[in-house]
Amino acid sequence: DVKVTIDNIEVNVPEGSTLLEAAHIAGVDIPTLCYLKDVNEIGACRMCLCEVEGARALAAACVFPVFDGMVARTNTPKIVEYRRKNLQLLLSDHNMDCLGCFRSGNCELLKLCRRYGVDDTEYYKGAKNHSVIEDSSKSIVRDNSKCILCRRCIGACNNLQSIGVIGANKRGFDTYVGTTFNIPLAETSCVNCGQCIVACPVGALYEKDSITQVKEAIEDPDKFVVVQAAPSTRVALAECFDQPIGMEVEGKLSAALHRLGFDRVFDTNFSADLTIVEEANELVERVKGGGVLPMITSCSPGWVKFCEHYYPELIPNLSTCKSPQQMFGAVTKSYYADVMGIPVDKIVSVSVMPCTAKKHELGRDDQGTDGYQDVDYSLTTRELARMIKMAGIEFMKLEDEPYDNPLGEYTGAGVIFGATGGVMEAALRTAVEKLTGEELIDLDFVDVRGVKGVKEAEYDLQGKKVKVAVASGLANARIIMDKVKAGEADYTFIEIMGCPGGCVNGGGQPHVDSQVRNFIDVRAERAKGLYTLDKNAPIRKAHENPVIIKMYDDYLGVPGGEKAHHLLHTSYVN
Ligand code: HC0
Ligand code: SF4
Repeated sequence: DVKVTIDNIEVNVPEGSTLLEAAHIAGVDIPTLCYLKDVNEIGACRMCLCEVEGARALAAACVFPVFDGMVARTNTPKIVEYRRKNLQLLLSDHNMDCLGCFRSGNCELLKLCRRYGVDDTEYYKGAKNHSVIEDSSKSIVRDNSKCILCRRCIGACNNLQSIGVIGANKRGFDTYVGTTFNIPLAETSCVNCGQCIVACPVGALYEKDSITQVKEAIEDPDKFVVVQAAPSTRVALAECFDQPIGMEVEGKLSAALHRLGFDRVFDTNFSADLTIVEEANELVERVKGGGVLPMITSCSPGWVKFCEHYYPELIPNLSTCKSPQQMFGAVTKSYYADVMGIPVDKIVSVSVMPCTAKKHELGRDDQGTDGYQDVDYSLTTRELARMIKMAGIEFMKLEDEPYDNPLGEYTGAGVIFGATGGVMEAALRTAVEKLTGEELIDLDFVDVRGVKGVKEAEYDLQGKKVKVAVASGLANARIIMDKVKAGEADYTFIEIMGCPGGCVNGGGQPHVDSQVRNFIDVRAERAKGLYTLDKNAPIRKAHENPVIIKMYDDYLGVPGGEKAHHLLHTSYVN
């Protein structure tokens, strides 16, 4: 440890800390804008400038390493004046239409303006940058009139995802963030992950909103609107209602969806179980029949698109299973329509997802069944929160409600899908039983849990070694895929999720202010709730889900059979 003094407060902090981290330990909040831990550490915006005794210039706290005996001041009149100027300059080229802005409730720029009493938008009258709204993508909208050039989105795309389709174009006052040569985002290798959106401190990036279409469907008496909620939405939605990060609100989520007028409220956890039954079967078939290995999960559409762009030769390794979102839609418009006697064209299938890539997945050529889209609209967790607020529902006062029958029934295996390693663990619980023919007693595969970007584990199944790998975030996926491509990996099964930490940290999840995100691991906080739900679930193996067993008996036949293939599988051919 080293001893430092910050604003007259003496603290011991770990060696190698930055001044920003040290101040946090001392209970001093230094403002930041461009800094996002592990995403963007460029010290560019100058909001965090502080005085350090003996230093020749003001120090950018976010990147300035502390030293023993350091004395720093974070809030002198001179520094405050700099920060005010900085904010005034930002506002001079900012579209201050807060009323029409998605982020007016949680904008980091507005928050800093309030903190420093910057309340006039016209300090420096003059030219404003021209900007157009870029909305070519199915998932992402960019409005550069709101952009403050902090480059957090660029850092997310480059550093977390190793994609780098966005960058700073032009120089000086004309600088703007966009794609190379201004190619429409939809035509680039953008995978729609939305990590740029959750990195953005202001309203320059947001999802393509489907609220209007969903409301119209709900209000149309001729439509039967079915909604599914993804595993990780239940551990994040409450954050939009000022609750702690990771609070689990499964029952309130169901209640809110009922109140909004959906005809049936179901659970993607159910179809996550279904995915496991099909995927474990596919794995066992590949292992026994000499199929393409390693098999790689295909339920994260950001990852699938990444694979198509960067590792097309490994597409045969992808599981042919559709994602749980899509399987859910396929089952709704076949089995469920049958059971209920509802004509398929009356059904509108909606999903609530922690994901922006799901908006793209649902319209892909390789999805859909018999001319119908499996899922018609996908809302992000954030969009659902907006709908709940618009409807005047006091979310935290809702009594818990169960999900509807029969597609609301799930096991512990389905719910952990939302965290990195969850699909692997769920699949192992089923595949190991299938491969060994013996009942699995210890269901906790702890080696594949946790937020580490790349995880490996090896299991001994009756003398046969099975090696698996798990990666989340596409920069980490690249590490594993390069190994596979080079023939240096002997994995049997790989799970890849497009977002770091898995869906809990998806691009459709509630924004977390950088002042929070820089100091706690949001991924781990949200994942906890999912593992608790798993631990407390009466059934924890997907293939023991009673509704799924009945559905195979009554309708689907056997896993991997003809009907299951027709409805639940696809081929990823780009
Ligand atoms: Fe996920 Fe999913 S777990 S991608 O991570 O597999 O989005 O939460 O709904 O489809 O189940 C997201 C989350 C899902 C799907 C499931 C998978
Ligand atoms: Fe990059 Fe993902 Fe944003 Fe596309 S959605 S620009 S891939 S961070």
